Amino acid sequence: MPRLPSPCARAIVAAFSLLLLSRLTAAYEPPAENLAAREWFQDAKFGLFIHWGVYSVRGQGEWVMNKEKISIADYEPLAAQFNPTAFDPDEWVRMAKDAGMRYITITSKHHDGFAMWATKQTRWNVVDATPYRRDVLRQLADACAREGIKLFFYHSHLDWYHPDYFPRGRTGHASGRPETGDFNRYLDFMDAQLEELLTSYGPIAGIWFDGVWDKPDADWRLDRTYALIHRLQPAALIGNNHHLAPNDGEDFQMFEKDLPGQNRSGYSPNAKIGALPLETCETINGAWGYNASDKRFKSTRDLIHYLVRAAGSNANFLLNVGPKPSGEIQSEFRERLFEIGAWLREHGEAIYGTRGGPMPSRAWGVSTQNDTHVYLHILDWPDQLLPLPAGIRVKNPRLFGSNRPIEITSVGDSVVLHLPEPTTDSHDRIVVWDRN
Ligand code: FHN
Repeated sequence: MPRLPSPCARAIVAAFSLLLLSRLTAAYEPPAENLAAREWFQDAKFGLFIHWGVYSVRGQGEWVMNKEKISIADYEPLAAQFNPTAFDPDEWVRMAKDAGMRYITITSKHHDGFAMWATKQTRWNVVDATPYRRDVLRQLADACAREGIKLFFYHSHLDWYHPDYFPRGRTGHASGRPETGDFNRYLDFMDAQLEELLTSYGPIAGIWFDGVWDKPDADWRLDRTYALIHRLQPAALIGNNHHLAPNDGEDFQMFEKDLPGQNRSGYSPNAKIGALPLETCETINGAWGYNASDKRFKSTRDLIHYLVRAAGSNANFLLNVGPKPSGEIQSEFRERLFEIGAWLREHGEAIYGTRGGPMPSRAWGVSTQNDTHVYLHILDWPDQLLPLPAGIRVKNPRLFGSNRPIEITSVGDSVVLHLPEPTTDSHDRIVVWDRN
């Protein structure tokens, strides 16, 4: 007869199981290196978003496969035309640096499932399926490491190509896949791809997920995927563009085409601002992936204003370019990035390393602050007298740059600033004052 374990052994097994269970279900507690990475992220303020893949061959944006109802059989030949011989990763990274950007977030895989690196999980990738045959992410990761720019990967949960992305969600119904598939097998595939990205490309600053909104009720096994990423690279920051309040395991919260708290885009009806670092992303024209006919370019002034308003809302700004299939970045994008960089070289003190300031954002401007100074960014105010909201205290105010003192009058609990005449060439009149 088998001997029953002693009460003592049973107690040890029970205690061990409880410990294991509590480990498995415990809320995520970011380690010190992750918290430090969050601080770095918040200080960095400005990043370059890159949407690039075989869709750029069509020049109609990254949704072309779904919008034009292209089947996989008809979409695959695009890869044969993707040969970006003009791709110069060092030049891209220098362009981002000159624009004052501190990090790059590039699409490792967008919704069309195409991998921009030498993945072993599918031949639907830039090395196996294109005449280019070179690993784009490897080249960019190496260039970023050389230039001291951090690299994030945008990774789509949604997949219009993989057979196991089933049941289908809201999109991808014209791809011609059989109506079968094992969703957990798809998630295993995705985890295996993420493992490659987090083990073969050096330190990765974070993973920027997108697409769970395609199947909002599915079990995406986010806990498991997030735990994998945090185990492989504890400092890598996880963000998810699910347009909702953050989930456990996420390290920053993102907003698309909206400042935190806004819902002009219609993407953010439920995106309550949480306690995590914030980021907002926006396009220069109306497209993420290369769109040859979209000429609705935002002005440099508009983009600087968005950067400043984001900083005033305590958020980073991730500004997008969609490179051409050749690897070139169109001149309209380059010009604007160059001009933003020139502006940041002069005014960066009032942006980098700051957090949202004491004055709540107004239509006419916002405030930022660091440990020593408050910066009032006056973006759209035609007059010379500017009344501040009640309760805002100013100490030794002066015009940023010239240090010219700014006269003030107190009216009750409010302060009125006496500004110099606005000049037509200034994007942002900044008044700085001391915090202490
Ligand atoms: O569908 C994507 C879109 O193509 C693009 O990647 C943007 C970037 O924020 N996010 C999704 C839409 O929410």
